[in-house]
Amino acid sequence: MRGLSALISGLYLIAVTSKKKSGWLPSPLASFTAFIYLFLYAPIVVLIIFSFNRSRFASVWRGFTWEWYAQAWKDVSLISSLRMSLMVAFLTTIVSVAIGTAAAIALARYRIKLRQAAETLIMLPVIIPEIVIGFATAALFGLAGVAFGLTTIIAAHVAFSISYVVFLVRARLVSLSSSFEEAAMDLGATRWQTFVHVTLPLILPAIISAALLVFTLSLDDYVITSFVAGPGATTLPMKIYSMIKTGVTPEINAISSVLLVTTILLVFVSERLTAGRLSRRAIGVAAVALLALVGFSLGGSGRKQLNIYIWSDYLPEEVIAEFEHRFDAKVNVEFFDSDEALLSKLQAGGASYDIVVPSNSIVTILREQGLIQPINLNLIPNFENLDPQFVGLPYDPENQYSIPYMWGTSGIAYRKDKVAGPIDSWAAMWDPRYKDHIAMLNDVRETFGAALKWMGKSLNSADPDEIAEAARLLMRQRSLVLAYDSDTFEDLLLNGEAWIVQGFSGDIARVMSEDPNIGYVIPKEGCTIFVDNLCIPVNAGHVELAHEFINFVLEAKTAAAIANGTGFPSPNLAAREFIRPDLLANEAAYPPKEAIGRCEFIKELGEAISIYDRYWTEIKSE
Ligand code: N2P
Repeated sequence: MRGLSALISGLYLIAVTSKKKSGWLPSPLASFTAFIYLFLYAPIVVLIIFSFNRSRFASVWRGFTWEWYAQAWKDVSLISSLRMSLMVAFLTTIVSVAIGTAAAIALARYRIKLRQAAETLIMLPVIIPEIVIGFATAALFGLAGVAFGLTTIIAAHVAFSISYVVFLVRARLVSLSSSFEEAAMDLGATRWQTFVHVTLPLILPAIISAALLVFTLSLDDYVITSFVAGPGATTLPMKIYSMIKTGVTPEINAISSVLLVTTILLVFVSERLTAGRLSRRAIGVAAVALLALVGFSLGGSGRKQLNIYIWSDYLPEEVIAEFEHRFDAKVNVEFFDSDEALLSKLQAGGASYDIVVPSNSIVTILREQGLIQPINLNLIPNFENLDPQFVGLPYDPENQYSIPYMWGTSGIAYRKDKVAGPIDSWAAMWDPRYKDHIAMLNDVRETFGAALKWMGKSLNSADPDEIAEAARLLMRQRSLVLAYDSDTFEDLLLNGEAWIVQGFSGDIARVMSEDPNIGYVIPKEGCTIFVDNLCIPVNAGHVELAHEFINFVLEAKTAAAIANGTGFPSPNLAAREFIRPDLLANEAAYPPKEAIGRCEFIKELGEAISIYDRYWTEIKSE
């Protein structure tokens, strides 16, 4: 995103700095130029065109529609991320323009020690890789104990934006003789009067241009933001990225087109302003538009906030909307794709979530490490809706820290039209005939679990020899694997890229209703069974609302809506009568007792996990 803004800004800089020439370019040069422009802009044009495509799939054109724009506008979480981006961009612009302008004046007009070093240092952020800035800033905030959120995003954006302001404003100052300022002072003006009445009007076009550029860069930034954002502070590019993880929809094309057109417009206005080619009326219109945007970015804030960190595709939008409506709250959702990711996020401490959804195996660790807090069951009357089979499980016998959310198995899903015969064993996932069409979960315990089960061992083995043997199997399988993926394996299966995948049962049950060619099996050697849980982290900011949310999830109708929307079975007995009959009949989601008997819970392994981790790193870096 920042690359695109920089490209557009670069083209604009070339445009404003090159002298106008009359006459056409000679024709070979003209065709070459046209080709370059085509190369640069064809992807953008395609993106915009397909945002109006009636079809959900980018490959076929099925006629014109505004529907995806309307849908994006109705998407509450998308719009609130847009608001967040605008707010960040405004505040970043104000702060960095103030600091950058002061720095530019100091560099251009004052004698300062170590000028060369100061100039170089202030420009460095432009060339330092974004990923390094992002990581370093996050590490610094972590060290200082600053909680990640709006403030840290703005601070990081200001840090990379100041250089651009200094660059533009200083260039303008250098091109202006200081004799105007000297004359004003000779005539008795103070330094401040000179700045306000002489310097500022002269450099104003550069300041406005810098402001628009910073606004655009901040609006578009993804990489740095992703390092320093916290719950409740999801910007639009981050939201788009998380949406892409679950498949590209025309809604994403639509919102990306809006972001793109806004960026181009801002750069265009900036160019016209700098060149003094904007009428008073146009400036007025631009100012009103800006105020409207400020108003829009402030709208919607002020409600109670609930920050949730959960597996992807695990909480349907309509359930969120219902909770927001009934409790007059705003729900912010962030996704993870493995228990390890959740654990390290909570251990890092920067983020403050109100609800997290760990699997059974991680609840014990979170509890022992003091990362989650006791839940007050008196505030959860709907607790009684739970199936007694799921109450008081060994990892939390009194349900003091965790409330069962959904459960499932991690077995084998496959395309009946691509694989030979019905699948019933992990052996199929090592079958060379399926090379490049096999997907495994991106998860150390799940992949090793599959290998260990195939070997006829427990997936909780702590025996170094067994683990080594499983690692050898996984290493052998490496060249057959298309992807290690815990987020979008069901899409890979749907679109035919993968023929056989290790996947979570509910995600598969969900897509089975879309495509009858998809099958799911708990292999004869057995696989993982899991219960995921609602927990409240120890540093949650909205504990009361978190309890209200848990109680809401345990309402029979809510639990059923979650089961129907995600495909996963619910541990809520009262919900059963509201669950779709076709789902209840689907053995992928609701396996027979005998198949469940072959499954094993992942347990915490203590020291032995480091052996797994070492091999896993090797396998992944192959
Ligand atoms: C939902 C993932 C289920 C989580 N997409 C497995 N513990």
